[in-house]
Amino acid sequence: MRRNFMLVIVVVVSLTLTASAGSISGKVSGMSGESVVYVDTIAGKTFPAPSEHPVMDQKGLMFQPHIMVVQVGTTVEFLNSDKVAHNVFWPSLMQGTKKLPGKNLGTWPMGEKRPFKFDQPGVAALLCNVHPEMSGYVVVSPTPYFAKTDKSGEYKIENVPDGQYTVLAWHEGAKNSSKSVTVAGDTKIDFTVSK
Ligand SMILES: [Cu+2]
Repeated sequence: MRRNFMLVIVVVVSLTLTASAGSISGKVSGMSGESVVYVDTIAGKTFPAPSEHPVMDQKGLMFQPHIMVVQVGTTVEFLNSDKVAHNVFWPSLMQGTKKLPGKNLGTWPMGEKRPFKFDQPGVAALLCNVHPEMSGYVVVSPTPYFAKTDKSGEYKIENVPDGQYTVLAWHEGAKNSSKSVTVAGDTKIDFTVSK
């Protein structure tokens, strides 16, 4: 009897979990290469700062990865793996077409890293004032619901609670593309981006 009761509880809990969280997946097309897709600010919701510190490397005279996406509140470690000195700066933090102040982290030699905490959402277009050809991006998502697409534009954001959201697609050199969507279980959203 007790055993059956437990079984019922397990089934009910499993069904509840399945019903309340799904995923957002789809494809970003219009321009080739990687894009970032994320759920925009959710009114009345904040998320604790992640404890992981992802590394943005400067290696082979390139920012690696070229595009990084993090949740707001994340500290990114900027590493120099090259024998030459590199600088890291971004002229502004872009929130759509709105410009917030940027930052110059300075110039440092091989093997050193400097942390920076991104406490506002937006996009930092990274540059190095020693090597003008270097560029990279940190896309700061206001929510933990984000993904980078693969090179063909496919993406999947896991563990998204059911709800009504604005979902954005960002692509280097393109205007943001946004959609208002109702997420219920596994939901498909495709985007087209253009300059
Ligand atoms: Cu450099």
